[in-house]
Amino acid sequence: MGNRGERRNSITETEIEDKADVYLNDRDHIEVHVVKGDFTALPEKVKEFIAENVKVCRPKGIYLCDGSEEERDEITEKMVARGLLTPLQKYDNCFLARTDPADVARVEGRTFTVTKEKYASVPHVKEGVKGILGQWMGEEDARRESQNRLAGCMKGRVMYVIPFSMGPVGGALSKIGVQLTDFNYVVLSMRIMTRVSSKIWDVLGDGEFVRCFHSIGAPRPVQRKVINHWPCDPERVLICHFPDERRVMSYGSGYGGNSLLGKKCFALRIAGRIAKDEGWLAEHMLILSITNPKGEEKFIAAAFPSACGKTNMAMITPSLPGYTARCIGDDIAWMRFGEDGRLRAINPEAGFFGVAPGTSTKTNPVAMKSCMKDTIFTNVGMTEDGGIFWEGMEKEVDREKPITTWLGDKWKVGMEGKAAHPNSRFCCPASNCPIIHPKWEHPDGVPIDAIIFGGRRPEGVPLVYESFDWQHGVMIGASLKSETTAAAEFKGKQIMHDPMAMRPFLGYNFGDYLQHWLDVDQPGRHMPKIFHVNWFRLNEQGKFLWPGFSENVRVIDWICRRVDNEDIAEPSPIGLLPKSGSICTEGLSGISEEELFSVPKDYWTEDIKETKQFLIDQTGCDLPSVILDELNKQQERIENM
Ligand code: GTP
Ligand code: SPV
Ligand code: MN
Repeated sequence: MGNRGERRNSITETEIEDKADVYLNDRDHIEVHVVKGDFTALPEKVKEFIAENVKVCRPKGIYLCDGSEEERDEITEKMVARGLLTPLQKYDNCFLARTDPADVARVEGRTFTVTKEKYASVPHVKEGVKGILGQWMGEEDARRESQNRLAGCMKGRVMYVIPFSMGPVGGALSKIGVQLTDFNYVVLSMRIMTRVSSKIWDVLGDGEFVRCFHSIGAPRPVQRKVINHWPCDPERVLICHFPDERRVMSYGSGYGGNSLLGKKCFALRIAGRIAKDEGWLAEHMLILSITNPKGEEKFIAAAFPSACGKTNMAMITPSLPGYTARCIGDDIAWMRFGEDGRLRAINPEAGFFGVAPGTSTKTNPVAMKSCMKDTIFTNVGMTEDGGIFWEGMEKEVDREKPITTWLGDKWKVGMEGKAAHPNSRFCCPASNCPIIHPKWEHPDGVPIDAIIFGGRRPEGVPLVYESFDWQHGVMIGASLKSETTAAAEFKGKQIMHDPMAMRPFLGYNFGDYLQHWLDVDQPGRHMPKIFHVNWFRLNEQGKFLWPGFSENVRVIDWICRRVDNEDIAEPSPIGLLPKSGSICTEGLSGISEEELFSVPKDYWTEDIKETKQFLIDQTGCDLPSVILDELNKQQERIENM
């Protein structure tokens, strides 16, 4: 930190005027203090990107992040002094942040894709139907709505410039982004979730990068009362994606996917479009490997909607002896077919932003170990001795001792109300994970043997089934549904369609997306088998039929044996089901195969009808005929069962 003083310099007036001449089309005199870093050494395109936004947002200074630990410590110290972060004494370098309670989840209703042509972003929905597969905004509206919000939005604040790589720096499957933000919490979180480093500038050179703009929308002096030292503008949140320009504009929220733009905005929505253009896949999937007692290792990618178990499965502690699981990623997979015809996946992220409630030493000990150091917790409860607490940890704390809830209230286990917000999260480096795969940062990725879809389905849906082939598998993914969760702004539990677990993260027309999935099936390629799982089926008393968590290895094992073409499956109208007794249930009590695997005709008759109607209504003429055929065939099989 020694030479911080010496590094202070300014963008000179001439530099800014040069930019103004070329890029800004007028001659306002913008002077901005460079708090840290050497502006003159940045790639030209990055200078332009910064200058344009300085001109509009009027920050009091710019801070070029280098990703170093000194930088982390300097920013952390300031945030602790301000009160935005509370050190958690019980652990090493861990902190608690509490948001303004109005800013706690992704805001899907205010998230848009902006393209000249509407149907590049969203499908042709049937007349009178409200489309839920993405939201489009026209370019003119986006320009006006942005201008309304961004003019002067960083006054009195520092604009941080974050160079980051999604995927290992310089890797063939990796991509570079630059995020501008006026929120230091975002800087600290981004350096956990992505690879932030000044090396990025060298790798970038005059190449392309994804332009990520973020502002909390709270210029000083603030207009809105700041709660919990968490400035934001929740009433005017707006998140726009410009896939043609590879650009993101996020305003008003500091939380999660709204503000850590490398995650959903870049790695799913923008990357989804890049992937379509370049012939690969950007998906809401965990990646894990499982090694059986014979020492055979397989790699699996699994797509479950938000808060439906990806982090848990990615870090599974297998209950069966002799099995080893290792984690490559818990939320996003970028997958591309290699020369050898195998599908290879990388985890573009560098950290976990995991759901806290429900995580415990019993359900996910690996996640608990991962967040014992260098972690930022947001909206969880805190114990008297500077430890964490959330729903699900009741057995891990002294029930008599008071807990401070995420809202700052005093509270005890057993009392009414909740200690943590249902979408409270831990943000920790993936390298903390005790079972992280040695190849998790390999630039070539890992070869995927199986793809799994799944959701929270309390009724009717078997524990596991396999698709008949790739096309049928894509139809199963397109038909994915789940009970809503707290990761977005929805209230109450309802079964909602979440095709491919991507409904909130689509960056282009969902019909084209499905066609893209069909198109990657090409001769000479080794297509992974596709499965569907459901850990959440309930019995008549409303209890889970399946113990889940570490016991899910039994299902994973069945899947791996199917990858090896073992004769343990039999056809049903909805796909291949495990033959009786082929899933190991030894050591489990009260398991009813009958209840777990039944395919009730009435339920599925209604389900296929509803799903087909949904896809027809929502994607209209964009629905690939292959998918419609698959739906019709499935309907016929169900009718004839
Ligand atoms: P995002 O980070 O939002 O994308 O979510 P995720 O898919 O990673 O979800 P996560 O693994 O964090 O799971 C969230 C919730 O699902 C937690 O409350 C878990 O306790 C619960 N859960 C996960 N796996 C199982 C399971 O096998 N059985 C049951 N019953 N619950 C589970
Ligand atoms: C999800 O909602 O799927 C998440 C959390 O992974 S967030 O990054 O906030 O989108
Ligand atoms: Mn997610």
